[in-house]
Amino acid sequence: MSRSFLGILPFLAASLAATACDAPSSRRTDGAGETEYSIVQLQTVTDPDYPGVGARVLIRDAIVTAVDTYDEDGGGHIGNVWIAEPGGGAWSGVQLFNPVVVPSRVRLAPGDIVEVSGTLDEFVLRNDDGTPMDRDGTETELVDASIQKIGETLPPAPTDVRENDLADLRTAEPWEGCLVRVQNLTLTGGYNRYGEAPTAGGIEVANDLYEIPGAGAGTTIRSLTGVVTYFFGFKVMPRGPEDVEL
Ligand SMILES: [Ca+2]
Ligand SMILES: [Ca+2]
Repeated sequence: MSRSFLGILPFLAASLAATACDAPSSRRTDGAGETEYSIVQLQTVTDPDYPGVGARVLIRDAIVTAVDTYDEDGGGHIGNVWIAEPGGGAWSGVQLFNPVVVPSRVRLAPGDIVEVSGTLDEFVLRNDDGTPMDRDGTETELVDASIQKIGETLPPAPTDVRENDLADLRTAEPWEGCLVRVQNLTLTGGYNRYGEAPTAGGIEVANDLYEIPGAGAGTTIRSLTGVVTYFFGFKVMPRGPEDVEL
């Protein structure tokens, strides 16, 4: 059963304050060998508490920002989930790759409060010799993950970022996995065979979660909300028609 929003609010606030202000001196490690982290710690490789690829991690009281229920190419490409820290901001979001939802009858939606466990991974396609095909970036994600709904709150608000910031690896990385809003985009083409439509400013709008009808060269988008992903460049993935203002 879900806890009520009001019931969990003080707990969430306390948790958020602890995340923002304190480096935990001793972390809880559960019986499965998972240690609790904030999403920020998982996304920041320079953080002294970054646990490293392969670590089993536990995230408590995160908020669901997006759920992939859209099979864009008929290939069964659904099931990924994105979560964020309640306060949002840079480094606060992460992708869960095809997590197991517990219990399985739960249909997750933005605003769900969840507890997640999984294995930290930095995904990149590799050549036969093991070298990365893309040396510029990876997609931080949790694999072999499970996600349990423990309550509900308001759907999270996006953070405003500039298209320029997402076009540059150094300034885009903090937003990977986060829910953002970008204003005044112009497409320079429609969706390609990978489901990516390029913008004049050097990013892409991807159709993983929703496809903008009629998108093509010259389409102007006044406001685009979506989660940021990385795969040979940064992309914004709107979640539905309400995320796109033409
Ligand atoms: Ca990352
Ligand atoms: Ca999809």
